Amino acid sequence: EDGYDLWLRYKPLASAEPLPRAIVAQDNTPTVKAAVAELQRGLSGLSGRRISVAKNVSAPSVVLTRLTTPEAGLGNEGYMIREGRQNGQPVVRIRANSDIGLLYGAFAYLRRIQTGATTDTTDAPKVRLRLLNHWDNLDGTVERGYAGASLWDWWRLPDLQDPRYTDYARANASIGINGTVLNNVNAKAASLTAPYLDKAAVLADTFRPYGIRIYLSARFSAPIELGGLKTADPLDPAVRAWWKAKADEIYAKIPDFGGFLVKANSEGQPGPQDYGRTHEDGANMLAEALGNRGVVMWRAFVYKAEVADDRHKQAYSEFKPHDGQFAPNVLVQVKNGAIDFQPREPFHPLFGAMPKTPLMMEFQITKEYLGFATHLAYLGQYYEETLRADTFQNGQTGWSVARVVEGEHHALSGMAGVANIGTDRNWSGSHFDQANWYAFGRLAWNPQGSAHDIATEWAKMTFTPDPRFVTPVVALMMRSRETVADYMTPLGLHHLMDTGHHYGPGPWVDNLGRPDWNPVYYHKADDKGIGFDRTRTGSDALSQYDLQAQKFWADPKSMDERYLLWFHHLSWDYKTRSGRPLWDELVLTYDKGAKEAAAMQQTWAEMKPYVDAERFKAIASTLRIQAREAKWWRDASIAYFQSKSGRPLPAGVAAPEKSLDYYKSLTFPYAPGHH
Ligand code: BDP
Repeated sequence: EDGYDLWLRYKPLASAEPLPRAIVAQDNTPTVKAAVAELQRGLSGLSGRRISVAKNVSAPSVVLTRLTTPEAGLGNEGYMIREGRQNGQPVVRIRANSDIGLLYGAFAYLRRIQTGATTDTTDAPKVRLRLLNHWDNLDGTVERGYAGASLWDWWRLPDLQDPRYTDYARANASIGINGTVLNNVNAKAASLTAPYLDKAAVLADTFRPYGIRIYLSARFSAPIELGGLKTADPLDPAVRAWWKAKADEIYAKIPDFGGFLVKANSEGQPGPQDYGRTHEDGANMLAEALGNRGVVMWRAFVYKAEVADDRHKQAYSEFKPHDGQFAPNVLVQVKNGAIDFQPREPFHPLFGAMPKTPLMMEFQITKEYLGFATHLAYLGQYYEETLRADTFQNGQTGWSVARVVEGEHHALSGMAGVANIGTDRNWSGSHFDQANWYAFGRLAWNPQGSAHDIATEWAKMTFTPDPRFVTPVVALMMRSRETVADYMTPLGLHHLMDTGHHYGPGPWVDNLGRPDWNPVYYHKADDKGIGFDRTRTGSDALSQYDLQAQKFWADPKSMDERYLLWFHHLSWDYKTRSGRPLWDELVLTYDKGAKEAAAMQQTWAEMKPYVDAERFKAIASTLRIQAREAKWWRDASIAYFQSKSGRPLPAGVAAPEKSLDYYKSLTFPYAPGHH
């Protein structure tokens, strides 16, 4: 049990429920074949018997049928599963309008058997584009990747077709992911050259039966770098012609190419603003080149050094005025929060502010700011918190982020997750990080889904359905992100990590070229107080939210204190809800986080009887690292903030183990994920 099989292990079930013994399918398309193969693999594993494939029902069977008269409610990807009888035999019928619906139905049926759900169900995805974003470089490294090298062996493609590519597609299809952006948003133009397109085409061929289309990150200056043009100005006819020809070239090789993801005018990447043009000038030019064949996902993650005000406000300022000006095949891809994938962020104000534009959610699955692949932090709970928040779009209640993302008024909708997988045997660098990939897929399928239910499914399939395991482990998962937020960035603090690697604490960092790269810019701690005032007396970023949404955070006295210092600068003596002064509350929250991290080891130790030795030990080891590093975060942060507050620690709280200078002196030149 090295984790390679993910949640598709199909170990024999203890339950006495008789399982079907044959699979009946009329068609033999590549996708139906994949569905049959998965059912065969799954049912034989779960029942411990050989499962046959037949043309007619003569034994208890699973019957796959593509509907001849389409069922409107199922759409192109939905399915219906019903128990019944045929030829005197019990059957499970999986029906769908399309082959891919049958494959999704097959995976859903296997999931339902393993999790003890009733067989009968009808389901269809609520979001159209459910994509992984790989931040993979052509040299095989992965930006913010903590699970080994890139899965894409660009060097040996297109000839070498690693069987792992098929397992990648199976795993993604099993959770409904239907697209993948192969290369880093910090893109190299080379990925658009003929040799790389030939390599990408092989991946597209491998993924196609599983309903997964490929997309590429496009470097905006590619017409200069590859085409020899003098400009990449989106209004220049030669530039437009170059992209059109490039799109045609791509479609000749990859007929179902999904489209382009673009990071423009952000962190040094080229973009339309280099030519005095706007985001929509750039996005619409690419959209025209693709035509109705594909989409442009234009990222809203933009911030400039020259804007000294508040980085929180920049995406909104640049995009909101252009609502309604993007071409119909453009989505604006917005990170969950306005800063950058912090352990906790309020939802991005753009989600309530661009009703005329399809907004694609961008979550980070790879844990750049939550302890890489070492610390256990279940992100399903994080995603759910963001998706359930009410944006009050158009001043109306009930416009949760989930509903905005589902995009009911738009033809397009999407959710992207920055992938956490690589060549590690267990894919994600640690076993529990598999759950974050899983939860992302399930929530992209249904953004209103429950993180708790999803964790339960995952735990049952990945380990065991035994409730003595599932109940405590799911509880641990559900709490884990809060624990990390407590020991890294309590009470709404954010961006406190050290330079470059983003792993350990660096609240003291004040020496970077731009103010908004420095932790001190975000916490603003001095001898009087701490926090970022984003109300009217400060940067007023709060005003980017609808008036009703502002009420969640406007008053420190009534708000959820987990966001307190995100929006308010308060004195160390400010009295928190507990009655304690802010300084004490801050220290106690750090302390609580570190203690909880240590306690996770105990919970896990009690799980030993239910887990194979290999995974038990691997997880015990990462939890040990986490406990040690949670203490490091706690100690370093308390030492630093105490140097500002000058206050004594609350009674009974242990002093940091080492001096502030010691924590400041630590360096990590070979930390993974940063290139
Ligand atoms: C930040 C990462 C950086 C990415 C950037 C982005 O530190 O590596 O390139 O986001 O999303 O979180 O473009």
